Amino acid sequence: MAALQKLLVDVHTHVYLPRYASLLRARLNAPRILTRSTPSGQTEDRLLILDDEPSGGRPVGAQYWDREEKLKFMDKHGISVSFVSTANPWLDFLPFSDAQVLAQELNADLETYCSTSPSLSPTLKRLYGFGLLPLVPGAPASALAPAVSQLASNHPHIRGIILGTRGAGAGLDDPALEPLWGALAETGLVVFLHPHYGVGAPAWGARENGHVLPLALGFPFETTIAITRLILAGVLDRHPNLRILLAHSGGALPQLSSRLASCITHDPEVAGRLKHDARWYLGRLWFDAVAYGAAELGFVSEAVGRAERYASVSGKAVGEQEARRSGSQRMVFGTDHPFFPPLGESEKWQSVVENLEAIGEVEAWSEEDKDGVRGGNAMRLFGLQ
Ligand code: 5CU
Repeated sequence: MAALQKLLVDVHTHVYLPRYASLLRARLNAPRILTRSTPSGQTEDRLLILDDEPSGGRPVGAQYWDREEKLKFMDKHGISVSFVSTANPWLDFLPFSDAQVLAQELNADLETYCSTSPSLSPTLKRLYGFGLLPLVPGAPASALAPAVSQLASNHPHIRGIILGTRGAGAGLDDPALEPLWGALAETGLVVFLHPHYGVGAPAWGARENGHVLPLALGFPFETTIAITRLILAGVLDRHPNLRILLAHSGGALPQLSSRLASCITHDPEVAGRLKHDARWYLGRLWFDAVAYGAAELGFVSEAVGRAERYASVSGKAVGEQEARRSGSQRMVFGTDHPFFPPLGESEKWQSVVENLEAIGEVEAWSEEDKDGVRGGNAMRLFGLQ
């Protein structure tokens, strides 16, 4: 048990499985993989997935689809176990009938990818996964709960699902998704909520800033809006067993949760709709530690650790240190591999080193808390202990 507490576990790491990469290669519009000639007469693959991606896209290669590359990356960074998810934009661009077939095929592929990965012990593999649901615009609500049950019952190495923010076209607060949340809560699959669309190009102005604004701000704001709408719709009240993991440390939700609570209190339409103060829901969620800074991790853990104070009955006040320590138990290490590769030659990826250093530097966390964030919390969350 003590040894398992020390494992480094990556919960935010992506793949385009070969079947998915083939689909992207066959497409003429984004999302797509295109092959082009280089000035030196070679060919290279480029990935185009974001709406405002420069027309040439960005380099893409084996690290996106080859399992050996994932394992090499894990070995290089001392990562014992990874929970691998299909990268955005998942199946969002497909009609429901195609998405339904492909979700089943890709979940089967992912189960094989994980179940045939090396073992760390007789009961522990190096790779586990987040599966896909055919939750695309126009998806009939009646198909979703059966898809969850099918996924949960036939794929022992798939421990959750990755979910974008659009739902069946009307967002995650769509009342039609109620059976989906019920099914997810019942199976215990962890819902990894991940952005893709940002908040729209007009927010970024005319100056060319590459991918910086959509990725640094658009992605986390998209997650912030999606989870806030879900909370406001009462989904967490009706499904207390739902387990949601937020990408990029929950975006701006921890920072804005008191403002959100105040806005609710002052709005006659909304006040009284929720069972608890908005801040309480932070303590029901999980947060990846993909924030690149110790101050941010400490802050998120403190906001999470104070959540209980806002329970509708008998809320208990806690101090900063105590809050940061208890809140850390809801935080889990991630890398975002294969995104954010180093620009030049480097032994380890800067993005990974920064996230690990950040965990090590949160002053309020004990060594035990840090080990929890590095791996122990994820092992618990996914039922591997
Ligand atoms: O760099 C990017 O575009 C991305 C992306 O698309 N998805 C992700 O998870 N991280 C970075």
